[in-house]
Amino acid sequence: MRFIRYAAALLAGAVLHLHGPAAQAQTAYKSLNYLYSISGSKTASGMHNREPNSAPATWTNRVQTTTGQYPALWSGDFLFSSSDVANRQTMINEAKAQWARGSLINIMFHACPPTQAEPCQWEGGVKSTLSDAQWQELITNGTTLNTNWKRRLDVVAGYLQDLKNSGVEVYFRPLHEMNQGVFWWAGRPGANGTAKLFQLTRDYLRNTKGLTNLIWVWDLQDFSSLSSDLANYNPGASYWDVLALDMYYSDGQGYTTAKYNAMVNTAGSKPIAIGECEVLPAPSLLAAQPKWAFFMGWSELVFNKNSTAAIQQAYGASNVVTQNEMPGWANVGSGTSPNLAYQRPVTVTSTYTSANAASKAVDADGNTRWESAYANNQSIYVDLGATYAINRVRLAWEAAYAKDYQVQVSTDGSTWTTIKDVWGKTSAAADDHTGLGATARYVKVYCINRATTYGFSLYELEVYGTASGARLALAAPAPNEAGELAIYPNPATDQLTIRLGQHGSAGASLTLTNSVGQVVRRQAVLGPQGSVALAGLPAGMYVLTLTGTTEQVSRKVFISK
Ligand SMILES: [Ca+2]
Repeated sequence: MRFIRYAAALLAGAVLHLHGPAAQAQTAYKSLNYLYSISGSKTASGMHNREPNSAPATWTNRVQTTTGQYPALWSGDFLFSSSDVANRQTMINEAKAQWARGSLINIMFHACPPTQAEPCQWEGGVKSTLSDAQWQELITNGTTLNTNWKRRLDVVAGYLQDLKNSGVEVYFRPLHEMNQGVFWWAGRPGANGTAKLFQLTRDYLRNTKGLTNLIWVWDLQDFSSLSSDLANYNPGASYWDVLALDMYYSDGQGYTTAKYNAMVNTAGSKPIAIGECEVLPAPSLLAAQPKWAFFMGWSELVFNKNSTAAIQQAYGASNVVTQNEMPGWANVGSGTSPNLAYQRPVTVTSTYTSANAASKAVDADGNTRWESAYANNQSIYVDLGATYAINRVRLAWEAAYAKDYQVQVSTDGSTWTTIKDVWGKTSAAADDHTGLGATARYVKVYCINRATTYGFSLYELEVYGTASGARLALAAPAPNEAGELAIYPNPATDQLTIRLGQHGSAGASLTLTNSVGQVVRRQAVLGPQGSVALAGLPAGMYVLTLTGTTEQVSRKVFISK
C-alpha cells in the first residue's frame, strides 16, 4: 500500500556508477545467497498477496493464470483487521507451501500502533500519528508503549518461529516506506526516528526471540528526496540485508537512473530490490538496471496498471526469474565461509555449447551450468589462485550427472591426487564432500562415466577451505601465466585490452556475451595481445570467453559509461 507525496526538488542526474564483481556471496541464508547470485544479471519476479489472509495466494495464482508462470517471490502480510489477524496461520501455512515449492518468502506488517490494541482500523489505526512524546516513550526501553510494541512483536514472533521450525527463511520487511508520513511509524528521520524503531525491532526479534531465519529488508518509497532519505533513515548496515524501494512514481519520474544509482551506492555490495510496484519494470529497463534482485508487484494494482501483454512480457523475459526457474532450496548452499572457486579460472576438456561454458560452473548461479561433450572421460578444474587447506567440495549436478567420478587436487596443475572416489551414483542430487583435509591450489572433477547419453553437466563446482601457510589472500592472476587470460581495465569503457597465455594459439576465438546470454562480439585471436572494441555496448556485466582447440576460460567484464 502506498501513498504519494510530491516534493519540490527533482534529483539531479547522477553519473552511473557500476561496482566491480559482486562481493563474495556466501551468507547464512540460502535465499539471500541466491539473490547475490543473480544480482547484476537477473531479477526474481514477485507478487504481494494483500488481504484477505483467508486467501493468501490469490494474486500469486492470478499471475499464473495470466502468464502461465508463478512468481519467484511470494509475499504476505500480518495485517491489522480482526478477520485478517484471525487468519494469520492460514497466511503462514501458505508461506511454508510456497517455500517448499522453491519460492522466496517475503512478509510485511501493516501493524496497529502501540497506543492501540490489536485488531485496529486502517484509518486512525495503521494510518495515524504518535505525538513526539509518545514516540520518545516508544523508543525508550521499559516504558508502557515500548512494552506494548514488544508484546505485539511477541505475537508475530510465534508465527515466525513456526516458519523457523519448518526451515523457512523470510525476507522480513517491517516499518516499510519509513520515509513517508502516513503510517504511524513513518516520517521520522534521524538517529532517534523510525530507524531507531527498526533497530529496536530487529534486536528484539533476533536477539531476544532468537529469530535467526529473518533476512531484514530496509524499505523506502521513491520520493524525489530519496537520496537524502537514504542517509536520514538508514538504521545502519548491520541492521539490514537488502535495500528495497517502493516504486510508485511518487515524484512522477519512475525508474530513473538517479534513483537506481542512489540505491546501488547506499547498498554497496548488498542486493537492492523493488519492494513494491504497480508498473512492472520492463525487461529492457532491467537490462539497464541489472542490480534489482527482485521486484514485487502490488496485488490488484499490477492488473490495473499494466496491460496483459506487458505482464506476460515481464514474466517471459530471459532476465526475469519465475518460480519454475528457481534452483530448489535443497540445491543452494548456506554458510559463512566463502566459495573459493567463485569466478576463478576454469579449464575443461570439452564444452558441448558455448552457452554452457566452463565459467558457468563457478558463477554462484544455480541456473547456469557447464556441459561437456557427449562422451565419457571429461574433466573440469579450477585454479584457486593460491594454495588452500581444502575441507569441502560441493558439486551441484544437472540431470546429466556423472555416474562415476573422482575429485582430484593438485598444487601445480599437472600432478593430480584423487581425494574422493564416487562409483555408481544413482541420482542427480548434489554431492557435498566434507572433511577432505587436502592442501592444493587446483581442484578437478574427473568425470569418468555418464549417467545419461548427454555430456557431464554441473551447475556449480564449489570449494571451501582456509588459507594455507603465508598465502592469506587470493593471488591476482599473473598476465602471462600458462592457462590465464588477463583483461584490463575492468570496469572498461571504450576498449578492453587482452593478454593471453598459452591460449593465444591459432584457431582460438574470443566472444563477449551480455547478461542475457547474447553474443555481442566475436573475433579471432591474432596474437598474445589484442583488444576488443566496446563502443556502442550498454553499461553492464558481460562475460569474455576465450575458446581454444581444447580449452575454454572466461572472465567477467564490467562496462561502465
Ligand atoms: Ca552455475
